[in-house]
Amino acid sequence: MTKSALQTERSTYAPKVPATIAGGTTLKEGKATESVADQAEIKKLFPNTYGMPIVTFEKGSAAVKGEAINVGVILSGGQAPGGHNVISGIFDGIKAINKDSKLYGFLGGPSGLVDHKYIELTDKIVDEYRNTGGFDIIGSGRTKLEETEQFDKGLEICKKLNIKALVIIGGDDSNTNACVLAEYYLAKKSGVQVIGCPKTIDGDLKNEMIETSFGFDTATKVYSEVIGNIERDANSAKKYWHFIKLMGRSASHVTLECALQTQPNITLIGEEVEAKNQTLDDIVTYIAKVVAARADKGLNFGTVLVPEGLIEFIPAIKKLIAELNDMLAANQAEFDKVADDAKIDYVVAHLSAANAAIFKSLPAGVSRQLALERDPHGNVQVSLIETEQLLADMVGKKLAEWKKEGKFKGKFATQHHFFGYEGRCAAPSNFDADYCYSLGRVAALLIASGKTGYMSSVRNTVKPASEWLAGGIPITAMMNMEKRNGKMKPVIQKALVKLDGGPFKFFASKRDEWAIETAYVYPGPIQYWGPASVADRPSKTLELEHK
Ligand code: FBP
Repeated sequence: MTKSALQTERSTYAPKVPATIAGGTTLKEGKATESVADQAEIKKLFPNTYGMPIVTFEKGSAAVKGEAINVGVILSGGQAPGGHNVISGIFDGIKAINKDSKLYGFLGGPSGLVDHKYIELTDKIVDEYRNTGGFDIIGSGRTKLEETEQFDKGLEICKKLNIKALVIIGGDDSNTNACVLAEYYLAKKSGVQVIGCPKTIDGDLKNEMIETSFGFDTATKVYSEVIGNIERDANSAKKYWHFIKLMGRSASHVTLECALQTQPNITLIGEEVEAKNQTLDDIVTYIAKVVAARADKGLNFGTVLVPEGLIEFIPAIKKLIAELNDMLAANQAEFDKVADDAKIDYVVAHLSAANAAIFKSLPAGVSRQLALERDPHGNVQVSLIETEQLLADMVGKKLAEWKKEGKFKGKFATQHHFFGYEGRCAAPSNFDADYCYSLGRVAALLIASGKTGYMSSVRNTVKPASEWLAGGIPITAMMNMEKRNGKMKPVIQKALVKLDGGPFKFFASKRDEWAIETAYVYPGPIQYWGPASVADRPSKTLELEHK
């Protein structure tokens, strides 16, 4: 494989780890935990893994040594920079415990476990992938692990390969399933442990003990670099409004972080749209007003950041999606038999009058996405909905009306962009390279300590890596009951943007100024070497959350 100059140099980078796990380490157990909500139901569903204590690794006199352990690793869901470093951390971690330990990688995501598709990850393979982006070392997939037959098939291969523990690297849905699997294997006294690792560029798998999901840092730095470049182009050419949609299926963390880094003219935050009960027209009017105000100052250009999940936060559309979910779940068998070209009519006929009217008022592409094209977890595939185009068109129409009424005198020409896949496999920033490798090392220590149903946790991440805190959090502690596909299910609570949190409050205090002034910031590309203030800088979100 031909490597770029950066890849070659970067492969020698030794990720930094918390001082407490760098040498001798010892495990300390904290207090018993409770789930974040719905305690009685979660306890009933997870009798074996509920209430376990938070554990931390503290500096000890000796390194952890023990019998050889065979571990299986699975990458689940969307790519996120740093996945390869989690794997190299697990690999080095179990080899440090006993050099005869083995790491098996299940291929193509959770389906690899069920279909018994795997490879043994050797020194040679792992070394090829250290500090690289992507999930191509073993591939990823979105198969849900939730049926007992799948769990039993998984157990079969674990027994055959003498696997003592599985590490599932995934987002909230995949870690929820990791917890269900841990509970099942424990109830069966199978001897197979399950550990989760928090992954997703979306940044919505976080809580008091999991400060951030990996990949968020790198992805937002990549998007911010490009947004900065676009801003500089806009400010040079002075003729376009750029509408930029950013990934993040549900929460608007990615968009908020990019706004904090680049100070665009307009940033929409889905969670605020919902809290203020805004309609699509309210959003369009807000954008049009800023465009008109800048035009009054002779500034016929600007940048608008749009979170991918926006559409789902507009209250009227959220209600529509909720009814669609229940209706489709209740009529699934019948719906599957309806011919493709009759499906939209079927949906309209089965919705309440109010929601049918909203559904029919949406552009055809959007209504089709909402009703028909879901991912295996039942989520609307928001990355396929062209909200940036939709908004730009609607703003254009409104401004044309205002022009006739004499309320708008400027020019409005647009460009559209969608940044998502561009950032998901970038070479991990120093933050993600260090954080991910540490998560992997911690996962190995949790396994050696006999833990199951835990998520690997690395905290205190706004400090230098040597001061980071390492430990494990029971996954049941992060759970609550939510409606999924028409049924109440135990799931890890999704972390949405908090409107009373530091990052949003800072943004809200500045946005009026950023709207009218041209206050752009140009972050430039990720730096892998150089002063720590540039190369090791964590996200603005983390800094403001921990201020
Ligand atoms: P995960 O939650 O699995 O990490 O994936 C996040 C994400 O990148 C979203 O931001 C985006 O909506 C979605 O994946 C796109 O999915 P796909 O890769 O299947 O197109």
